[in-house]
Amino acid sequence: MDRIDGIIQKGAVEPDELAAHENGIVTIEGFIHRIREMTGFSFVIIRTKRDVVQCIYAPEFSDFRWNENIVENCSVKITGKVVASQDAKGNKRYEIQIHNVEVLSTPKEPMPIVINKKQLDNVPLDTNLTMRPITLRNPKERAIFKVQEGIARGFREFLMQNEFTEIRTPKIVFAGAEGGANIFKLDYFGKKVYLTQSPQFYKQMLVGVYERVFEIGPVFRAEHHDTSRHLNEYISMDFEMGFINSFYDIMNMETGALKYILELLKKEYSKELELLQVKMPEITEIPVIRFKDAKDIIVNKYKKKITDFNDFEPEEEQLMCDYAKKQFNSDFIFVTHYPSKKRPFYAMDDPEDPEYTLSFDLLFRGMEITTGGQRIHDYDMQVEKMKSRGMKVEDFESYLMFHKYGAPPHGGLGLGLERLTMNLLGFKNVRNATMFPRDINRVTP
Ligand code: AMO
Repeated sequence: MDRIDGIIQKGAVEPDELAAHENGIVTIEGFIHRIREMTGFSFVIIRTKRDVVQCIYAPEFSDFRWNENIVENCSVKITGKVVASQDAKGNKRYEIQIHNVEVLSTPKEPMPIVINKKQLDNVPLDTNLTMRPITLRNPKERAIFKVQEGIARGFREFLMQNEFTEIRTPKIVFAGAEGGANIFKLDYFGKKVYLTQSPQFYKQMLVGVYERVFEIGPVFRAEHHDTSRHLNEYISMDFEMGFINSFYDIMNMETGALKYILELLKKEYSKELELLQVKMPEITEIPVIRFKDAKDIIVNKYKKKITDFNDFEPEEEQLMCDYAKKQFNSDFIFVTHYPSKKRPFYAMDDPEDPEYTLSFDLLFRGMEITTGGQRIHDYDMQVEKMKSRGMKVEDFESYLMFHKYGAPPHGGLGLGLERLTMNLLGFKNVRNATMFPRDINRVTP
């Protein structure tokens, strides 16, 4: 009888292990990314999980002979001798002199799009997205989502180190948490239910259990407009923490998480950052400004007329980021005390001025990436605010159990993963930072 012991046989080496095998014979696995025929020899670039490696085919290296079935995009196992060489900048690197090519699969037809250059040249975004399964094979495209992995990983690691519990909450829900018309309705065996706009209710409920919780998961917004910053499904990185002294605790936790993420990226994702030529922001402290004062700056310094007194227009977010950069040399700025009218029913009003809330947004390089704040924890206060907004309190009985049976002062935030990636990498469109975007025109691939 076969037995499984959980040990995976390691046959092939990884490109960053080549140095240890200088002048030795190794096998690597990957795709033939590019073949460049020269006189008397060929460069064969192999694309592995995270790298590309240069191999060289020449008849004098072995008895193996290339044939016309070995073409770009074949998946292969290559065996050969590791030799030291130099890249175009004169840095030491290792390449493989090919002794054998084992073809594992051959493409049915040539690629409809050139993916084996450093970047996708002149490919319109729409085509890039339609062809995602193959355009993602381009080293620069795939690097975007390694960086995104690093962001989510940093968020998770930092919060775990700070005694948060990871939660997974339902995506089919009984009510919307964020208000507004951008909610998807579903027919659930004859009952009307919704796709979650955020894990807001559940993360609050679970503060009553674990005190500090976080979730990285999909949320859904029925955005009816085609904009460069809105998706219909995005990844929300949420946390919620109990026993806070004020919503400043939330902003401090977020600042700590962002610092940790940036350090992790520099340490473990430098390959991708270099390939994408990312200008990394530095965070020592993040400036904080009140919403009211920000609007004054927009009027007085930037001479703009305010049309919406309760929220920021996208252009105003850009102006505030410009202000943060010029005034404080910061790529980030917290804006606090948003008007109560524009914040959801769970937001805590400022006892000193109830027209405003104890809440904040974080803006980064021209755009809101986070909303957060302190929540109402008192049952009567919460019920009253819901009633004042015309909400049917009985529909929220399960949510309000948290308030009814002793909720601590608490707060949290939601950070849009794609928006953070987009602005870190300097994209103009959030779709560039979304692996398989869902927007009003797109549900495939
Ligand atoms: P909010 O609705 O402001 O707050 O969302 C939080 C963050 O999510 C991102 N985001 C989006 N990203 C892409 N496409 C969209 N359509 C989209 N909508 C929002 C943004 C935004 O800052 N429950 C609260 C958070 C909290 O207070 O804990 C919430 O969901 O980066």
